Amino acid sequence: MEALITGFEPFLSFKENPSQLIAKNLDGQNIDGVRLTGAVLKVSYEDALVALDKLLKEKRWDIVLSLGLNPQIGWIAVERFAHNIKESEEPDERGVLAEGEEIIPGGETVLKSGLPVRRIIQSLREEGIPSAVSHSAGGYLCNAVFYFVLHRIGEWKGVGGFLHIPLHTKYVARERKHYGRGHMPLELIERGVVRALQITIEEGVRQDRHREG
Ligand code: PCA
Repeated sequence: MEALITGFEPFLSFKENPSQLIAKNLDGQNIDGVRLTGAVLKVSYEDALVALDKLLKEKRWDIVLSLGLNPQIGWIAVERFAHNIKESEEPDERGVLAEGEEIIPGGETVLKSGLPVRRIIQSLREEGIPSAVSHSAGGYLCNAVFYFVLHRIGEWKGVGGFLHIPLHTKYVARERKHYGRGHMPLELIERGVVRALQITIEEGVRQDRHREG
């Protein structure tokens, strides 16, 4: 089995993006027999979706787990829904301001994550990793990537999902200006991401057995 893990480059005032660091760390690793490929996307609607399109044409990934930073949270948010809209008060890294355009013209308004959302949250909490569901990934790049993956991965019945992650503690310590925000040690965020992957793999295996039996 093959899994693609995507992260994003730094954007706006955030000089490091933990999603980039984790996608890079996980690249080439093997988890429970699943080979991981990490890819880092630009925070640009055009560049990110072109790069993603290429990656999705390369392989029929069994799992695509995308990661992005949400500097407002201090936990791992398991996104439940992706929306077919680009709408943000912030321009992307090319200066493009999205004002309500559809990601896939005429595509479904809402698509649902393929991850076992509740199992992941429960399991992370049991391991002392704060986690909660989120019903919107916003209208910026994270939602665009999440929607694009779900739209495409249905073609070959792969599993797509998205985790929003907080700033990492060492970055906050270095920068000294985000003390009011939530944060988590990078290692703990990464452990949570790996755990989410493991549960997704387990769930897939369980469903296959169920189908066979
Ligand atoms: N977070 C942004 C885009 C890139 C990232 O890491 C978002 O939540 O849309």
